[in-house]
Amino acid sequence: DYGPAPESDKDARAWLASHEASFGHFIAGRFTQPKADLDDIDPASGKLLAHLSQGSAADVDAAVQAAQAALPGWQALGGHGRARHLYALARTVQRHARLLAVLETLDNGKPLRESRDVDVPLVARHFYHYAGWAQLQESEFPDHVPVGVVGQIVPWNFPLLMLAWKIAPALALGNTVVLKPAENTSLTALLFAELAQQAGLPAGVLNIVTGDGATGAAVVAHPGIQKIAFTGSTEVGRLIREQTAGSGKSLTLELGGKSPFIVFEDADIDAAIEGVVDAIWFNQGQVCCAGSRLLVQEGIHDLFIARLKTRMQKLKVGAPLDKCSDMGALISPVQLERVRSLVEQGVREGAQCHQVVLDTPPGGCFYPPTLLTGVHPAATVASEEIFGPVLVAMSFRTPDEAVQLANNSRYGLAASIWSETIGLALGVAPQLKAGVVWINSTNQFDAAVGFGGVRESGYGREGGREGCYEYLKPRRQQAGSLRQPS
Ligand code: TXE
Repeated sequence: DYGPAPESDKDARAWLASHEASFGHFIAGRFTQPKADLDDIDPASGKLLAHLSQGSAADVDAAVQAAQAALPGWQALGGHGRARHLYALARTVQRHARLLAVLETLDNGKPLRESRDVDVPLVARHFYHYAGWAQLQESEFPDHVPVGVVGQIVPWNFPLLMLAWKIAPALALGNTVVLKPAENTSLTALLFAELAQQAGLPAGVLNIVTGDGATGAAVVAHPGIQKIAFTGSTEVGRLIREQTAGSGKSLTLELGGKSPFIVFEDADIDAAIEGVVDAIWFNQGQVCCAGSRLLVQEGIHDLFIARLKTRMQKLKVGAPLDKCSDMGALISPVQLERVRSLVEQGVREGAQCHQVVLDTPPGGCFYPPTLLTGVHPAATVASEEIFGPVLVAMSFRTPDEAVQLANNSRYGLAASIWSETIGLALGVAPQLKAGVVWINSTNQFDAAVGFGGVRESGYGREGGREGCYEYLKPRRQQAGSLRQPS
């Protein structure tokens, strides 16, 4: 009761009002006429935030034409010229950090503590990082040229951060962009585009077309786009892979996950418990690399679960703008229902369900932190991505069994190992089929490190030097030749 007051949403509401809470697309440096086809809802209250336009094939075409027109000028700037723009974008994000964080929280339902302290700082960091690569482009990648116009489709769990992951490397290396945000979280992308324009980004270099999956499909299909970068569900990723096969477009896919969180008997238990909190309850568990499968070595299993249950009870689920909230709302009633029904299925398949009792505002998509114990490795909840605040726990006896359980998944995005014996952790790490493995830590993201998956978690890397290659092609490569997935 004595915590800090909720963050004010006055400025974010004023920005929405300045657009009469109705948005067109952002094409060639201007907003198009709004059409109010889609409702953008605040998931923590169920109230309408804004109306959005559903992008048609003609809208996508207009955006592609703007991106094509901007391409020669953007490339003529050279790496150093583009770096100046990326630094300006980074500073713009920092200058408007509070407004961006509050708008993200209103639109997505994530706690302000996260949008303010994680999402927005990482966005700025990403632009600073890729400003550096723009300056190094000519010396580091002399045999490569930009891909051209890229189509980027992002999900709703980290709307602004995923935008930054996509556009920072693309723009730095001399490409122009048509980006489609998720239909339920388009507002920060639109605000960002407006701020970028004010910061001097040339018109047409970044175009935002809003809309649902049909708009995304129009981006994928457009012949003027040379590359598609997608983050979202494995199902849609598979569809896009089929649709782009043979089209000459290159493709990166960052898809789902069911990442293992492995705790050995000699782990620092306090640290591992805090790790679990971060792994599965950060962003309400709506994280592609969430540590959603807890594997605990037999000797400490019962103790660890007991400690975790106590810690869970301390999590505060509530209004996302309340600075004391650890968890906010799930993205939508659809996602809430999906999580609820998967947990019910888990219980039907024999798991014990432990939940925190909620005391949350009415009308919001709140779901309690949830722990399922006694889960059979073959149960649905042990293999399906739940994408919510639901942890499934299993036990193992030996390191070999831990590896076997961890790899018993169609996904391979991330993994986390907890042990005070570094030799054990380093021995297990390379045996895990995952794009990233953390030791005694979890959810560590840095703009300088490539992030991405294997198996059904996708292919391609975002971040660092590896991320540069996704937006370059060999100088000698024929335009239109197909890059095979790795
Ligand atoms: O994802 P979609 P949804 C997983 C998670 C979640 C499930 C469903 O398990 O429960 O997916 O979420 C656009 N062509 N992840 O339905 O549909 C869509 O408009 C082109 C994991 O929201 O994949 C949005 O912009 N684009 C994930 C984006 O794809 C299409 C993050 C993602 O939406 C399209 C999100 C189409 N045919 C969900 N259909 C992660 N890896 O972090 C939809 N889209």
